[in-house]
Amino acid sequence: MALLFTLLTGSCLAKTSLEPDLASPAPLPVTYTSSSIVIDGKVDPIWQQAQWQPLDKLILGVAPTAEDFSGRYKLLWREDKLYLLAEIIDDVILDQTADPTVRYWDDDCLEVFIDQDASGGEHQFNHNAFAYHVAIDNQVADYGSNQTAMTFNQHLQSRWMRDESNPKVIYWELAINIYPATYNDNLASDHPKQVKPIVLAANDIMGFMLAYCDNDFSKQRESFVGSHNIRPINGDKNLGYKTADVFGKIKLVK
Ligand SMILES: [Ca+2]
Ligand SMILES: [Ca+2]
Ligand SMILES: [Ca+2]
Ligand SMILES: [Ca+2]
Repeated sequence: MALLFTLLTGSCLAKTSLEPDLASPAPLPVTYTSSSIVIDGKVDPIWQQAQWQPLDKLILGVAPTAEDFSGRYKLLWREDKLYLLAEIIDDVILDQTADPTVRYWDDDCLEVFIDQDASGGEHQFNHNAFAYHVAIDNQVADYGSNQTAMTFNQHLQSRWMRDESNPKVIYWELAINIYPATYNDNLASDHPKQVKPIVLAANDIMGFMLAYCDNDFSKQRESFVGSHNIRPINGDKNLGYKTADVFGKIKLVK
């Protein structure tokens, strides 16, 4: 419905910002929390420590109306993990391909981009950075260094729930382990206990970006909306899955 409406009316009703804001801003400060966070899709008062950040930059597809997709997010950190709360409105939740490693980007999913050392650079088939696609069933997919899609469910805990007072609003919580570029898929598979996430510390700076793939009824995703403006290359803004150069930066503060 929203796709057709947007095609008919152009972008005049679009909520999504199309204005470029491409200057490199200072890293977004992320607040430390001494309290543990339960990943259950319910908004614990702990989250009042963090400010909402916009998730409104169109990367691909049609600009959604507010009812079709709108979202915002918050971040917190503890030594063991980066925590993310997303508030999402999506009129139709779609998971048309059951296999979590097949066409996961054409199902509704939250996509978390992490570049542990903020190096930037190419990462599609290596772990210089990760592009975690978090699916509706809470499974996590990205490409491995063998150039095939695989799950990374041990990297990220996910749970979403509809708000109890307004079921149009979804709260989606993530607890993200942060791995360095030296992450090795074979070692993680054969000797998982030898592969440990980074212990986070104040003043750490990481590459970070968030996006949502919205599909309601189409074969391919209808809208891909992110947290950061991306400078297009040959008109293409869908670059985050290939290069960490387009990520923003976050700084852990205490
Ligand atoms: Ca939608
Ligand atoms: Ca799927
Ligand atoms: Ca890196
Ligand atoms: Ca959808």
